[in-house]
Amino acid sequence: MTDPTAPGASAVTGPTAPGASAVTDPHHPMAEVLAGFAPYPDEFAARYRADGHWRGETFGSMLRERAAAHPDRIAIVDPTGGSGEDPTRRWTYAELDLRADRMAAGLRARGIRRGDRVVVQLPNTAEFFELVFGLFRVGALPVFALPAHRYTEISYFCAFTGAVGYVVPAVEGGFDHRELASRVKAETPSLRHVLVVGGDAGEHTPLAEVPVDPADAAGAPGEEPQPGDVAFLQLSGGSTGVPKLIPRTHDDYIYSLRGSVELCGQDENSVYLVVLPAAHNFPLSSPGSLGTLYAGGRVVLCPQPSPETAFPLIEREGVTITGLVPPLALLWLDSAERIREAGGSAGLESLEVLLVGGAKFSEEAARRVRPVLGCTLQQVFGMAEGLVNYTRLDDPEEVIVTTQGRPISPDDEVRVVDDEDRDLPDGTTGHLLTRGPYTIRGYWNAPEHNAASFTADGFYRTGDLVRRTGTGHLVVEGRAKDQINRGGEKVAAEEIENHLLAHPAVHDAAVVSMPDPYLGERTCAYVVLREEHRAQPPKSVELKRFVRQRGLADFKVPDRVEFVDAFPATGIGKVSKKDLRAAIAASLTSS
Ligand code: OOB
Repeated sequence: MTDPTAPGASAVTGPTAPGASAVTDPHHPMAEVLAGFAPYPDEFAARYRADGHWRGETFGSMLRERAAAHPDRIAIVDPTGGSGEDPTRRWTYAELDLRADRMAAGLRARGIRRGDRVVVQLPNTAEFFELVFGLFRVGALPVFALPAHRYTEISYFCAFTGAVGYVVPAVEGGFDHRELASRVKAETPSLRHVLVVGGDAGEHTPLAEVPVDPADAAGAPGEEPQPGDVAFLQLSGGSTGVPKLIPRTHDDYIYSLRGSVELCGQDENSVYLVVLPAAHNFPLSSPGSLGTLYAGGRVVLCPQPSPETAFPLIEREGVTITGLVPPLALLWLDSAERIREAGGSAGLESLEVLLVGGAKFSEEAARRVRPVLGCTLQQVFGMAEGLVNYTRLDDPEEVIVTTQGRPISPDDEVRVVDDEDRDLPDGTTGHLLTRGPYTIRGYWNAPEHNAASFTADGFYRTGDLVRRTGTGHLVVEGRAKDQINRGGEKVAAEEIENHLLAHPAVHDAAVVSMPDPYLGERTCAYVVLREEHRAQPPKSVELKRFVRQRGLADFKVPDRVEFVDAFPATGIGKVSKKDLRAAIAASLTSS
C-alpha cells in the first residue's frame, strides 16, 4: 500500500509544494500538462487527504491491487471480437492487468511518455480498457472523444492538446475513421501515432501490434505517474464556440468512484452493463466501468443500446446494474412493456439498479421504472467537471422519482444563488455553484473562460438552475447556460451558430432548444438571411447539410431551421432566446 501521508507527494503537486506553479523545470514530463492546470489549493488538498478522500491511489495501482487480490475473477466481457464459435471475450483481472502492462511497455517503446496526450475515440470494446489502463500506467493522458465526433471536433482536440496519438476503430457505424485520422494527422504536427482497432489499419498501425513484453522493452520505464497527476482530459458539454477540456486527477476521480460504488450498492458480485459510449463520464464513473473495476465486479460491454441487443445480454450475463440517458430509459420501458403484454419475458430478472441521468428524467417515466423493469431507479445528476448527485437506494420512492439526488460527498459544497451570487433559501430555484474534492478548479488551458466559469473562491458555475429540498436533494429546474441537452447529448448553441454563420446566405443565427417528447429537447436554429438571399432563400435541408459537411458530430446538426426577418430583442438589445424558445414551443403545440 502507498503511504497515506505521502500520496501525491511528487515534486510536482505534493502537499509541500506550493501547487503546480512549483514546476519550474520545463523538461519535467508533466510540465506541459501542468501549465494549463488549475490545481486544488494546498489547504484544500491537505484537507481532502486528511479526511481520507484522496488516498494516494492511481488507476495503475488500483488495477494492480485488484488483480493481485482476485486474479481469476472476470473483469471485462466483450460480446464481440473473440475467435472460434463464441465471439465473446472474457478477460480476468490478471489478464487485464497483464494486457495493461504490455500495452504500457509498447506505448513507451513507441516513444509515448508520461504527460503526453492521446485522443481516444473507441466504441464499447475490450480494447478501450486495455488501451486506457496502458496509458494510465505510462502516465500519458487519454483525451476522451466520443464515437460521434467528426473532423471538426477531432482536429480541434488533437491540435489543442498537442496530442501525440489518436486511437480509432477502422470503421464504426459506417464511418471510416482511418480516413479522418489520415487527414487530421497530415494537419497536426504533434500527431505521430494513429492506432487502429479492428479491421485493416491501412496506412496506420494496428493497436494489436503495440503491446510488447515489458521485459523486452528497451529503455527505462520512466517515472511512475503520481496520484496528484492529471490522469486524463474529459470533455465538457460546453456552451461556448469550442468544447472545453476537463483535467481530472487520479486522486479526485478515484474518490468519486469509491463514493459512487458505495452509494450504488456495488461489490464484487456486481455486473455493470456499459450501454452509453464508454468514454463518457456517466458510464465511466457513475459508478460505471471504472467504479465496477474498483469494486472488483464485472464489466459487460454492450455494442448497441437497443433493447434487442441489451436485454438478451442482461439475461445471459446476469447484469445487475446499468446506466441510461432518459430517451433510452423510455425505449427500454416501452419495449419491456410490449414484451410483457405479448406474454413474454424481457429477461431482466437480474437487474437490481437502473441509473438514469445526463438529462432530466420526467417524473412520469421515473414512476414506471420499478413496476415495468422490476428494479430500483437511481437518478443521477452529474457533470464531467465533477459534482455527482445520486438518489439513495433507500430513499422513499417519492424522493427517487421527483428529485435528481444529493451529492456524493459530505465535503461537496453546494450553493444555490441568485443572479448576484447571493445564497437562496431551500425551495427557491437558483444557479447551482459547487466546489469539492472531485470538482475541477478550472478547465485545461482556458484562463479567460475560467474567469467566467468559476468564482474567485473556486466554485464551479454549473449553469444549471436547481432547487434544494428540505432533505438536501436537488431538483433540476432548468438551465442558464446556452446549451441544448438533446437527451443527454450536449449541444453548445454558440458552436452551431458559428457554423451556420459560415454559410454565404446567413446573416445571423440563434440556436435554441425546442421541446421534444422523446429527447426532452431538440435543436432549432433561427436564421436571418442576408438581404440578397431573401427572395430565393436556401432550403432548411441545405443549411443542415452545410453544417453536417463541415464535419460535425451528427447530433449537433440542427433538427429544425426557421427563417425570420429579425430576432426578438431583450431590453438591452441582445437576442432574446427566451422569446425564440417560446415561439417555437408555441408553434409546435399549435401545429
Ligand atoms: C453528465 O455529464 P455532462 O458533462 O455530459 O453534462 C453535465 C450536464 C449538467 O450540468 C446538467 O446540465 C445535465 O448535464 N444533467 C442533467 C442531469 N444529469 C446531467 N440535467 C438534469 N437531470 C439530470 N439527471 O451528463 C453526467 C455525468 C455523470 C453522471 C451523469 C451524467
